Order: sequence, then structure tokens, then C-alpha cells
Amino acid sequence: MLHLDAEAIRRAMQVYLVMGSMNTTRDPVEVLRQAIAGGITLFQFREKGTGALVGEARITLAMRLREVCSQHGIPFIVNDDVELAVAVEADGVHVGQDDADAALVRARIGEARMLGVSAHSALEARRAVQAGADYLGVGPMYPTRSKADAHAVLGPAGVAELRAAGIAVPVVGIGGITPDTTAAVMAAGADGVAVISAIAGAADVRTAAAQFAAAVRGMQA
Ligand code: 3NM
Repeated sequence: MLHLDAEAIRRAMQVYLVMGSMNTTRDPVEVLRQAIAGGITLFQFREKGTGALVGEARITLAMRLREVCSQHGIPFIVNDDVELAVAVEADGVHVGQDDADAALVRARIGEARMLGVSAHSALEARRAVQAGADYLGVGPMYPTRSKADAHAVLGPAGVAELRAAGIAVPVVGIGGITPDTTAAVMAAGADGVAVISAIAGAADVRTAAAQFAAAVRGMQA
């Protein structure tokens, strides 16, 4: 397991790839390898929604992806499945507002693992931080086809609202983000961009990831 301090967590937000087997027609392990070669800084395993693997196949894929992340020093986060996260020695867990209670997840995973929580308002953000969130996912920034039950589009203004309310923890924007819109999300106060389709669904995964990395770095001059 990686032991990341607050600054390392903030840096890990920069190019945050989210993926499950449903998000690619290729071998997710190969997609992850390419994305790491292109410069992603964190990976979240999100095996959820129509066509998601269950049972042994789900655990096996999680272990394979976890191994690739370990080989490259990339933090590995599991979406909404604390027991899977513990079983594969994940570096953290991410939960949405409709998933397990964040404070209970924190109690289960301990202080060493990262806890990410989705938030759509300053109130949800404050509660998440109180419950022990290390970082927040805020979205959707733009319309997305990757999440059936996504909230109404917040836009980068959703991130700016949290910052204006004094929320200082690392924030990653998510939802419909492309390399072209990355600068707007960062300028609103995000520490990085979380992406499914624009990386996992790209014809050239490595180049797509590199474009995001360049866009994020362009904002840190
Ligand atoms: N969460 P894409 S939007 C997993 O708004 C997820 O909380 C969202 O995929 C939120 O980059 C989303 O393909 C899907 O739009 C992101």
C-alpha cells in the first residue's frame, strides 16, 4: 500500500482515470498500461452499471489492475466496495452520496487508506470532510454518457462554489471532461480531472492520457 500525505494526494488528483470493464472494448489491463504510459496519476476501479462483472471475474480483474498500478507506483482506488478494496489491498475507496456512509467507510478502512467522496454542493462537501474524506469528486462538469444516474450538470462553477465556501481539501472534477475543457475545470479551483470515456474510450489511450497531463500541467505554470 502507498502511504500518501496530503500533498501527494493532491498531486495524485491531476489525471485521475476511472474505468471498469464496461468502459472499453479492449482488455482493461492493456488500457490501464497505456494510460499509465501516457501520464495518468491515479486509477479508480469502477465496475458498476450495465454489463459490470460480478463474483470471481470482478475480483480477478481488480487484482490484475491493482498489480499494474503497484508496478508503476500509481494509487489504486476502488469505487463503492469496501470489502473488495480491503481484499486487494487498495490504496483507497471512493463513495458517492448514495453509497455507504463515508464515516463508516473511514472507520472500516482506517487512516492509512485514502477516502474519496462525491459531492455536489458545499453542504455535501462539508459533511464529507467532517466524515473524513481526503478528497472530493465534484460533477458532472459537463454532460456525460458514462453514468446513467448523474446529477444535473454543475459545470466548473460547481468547483468554484466549493472553493468560495472555504473547502480546501483536494478536489477532482468529473463528468464529460476532455483535454480541451481541462483548463476551465482547473481554473475553477480543481486539483485535477477525473475521466472515463475520453481516455478509456480513446482510439489512442496513451496519447489521450498525455493530452490530459499536458493540459493539467499547462495550468500549473
Ligand atoms: N461520476 P466521463 S460523472 C463516474 O458527476 C462519474 O459524480 C460523475 O465519465 C459525477 O468522463 C461520471 O466518460 C462519469 O464523462 C464520468
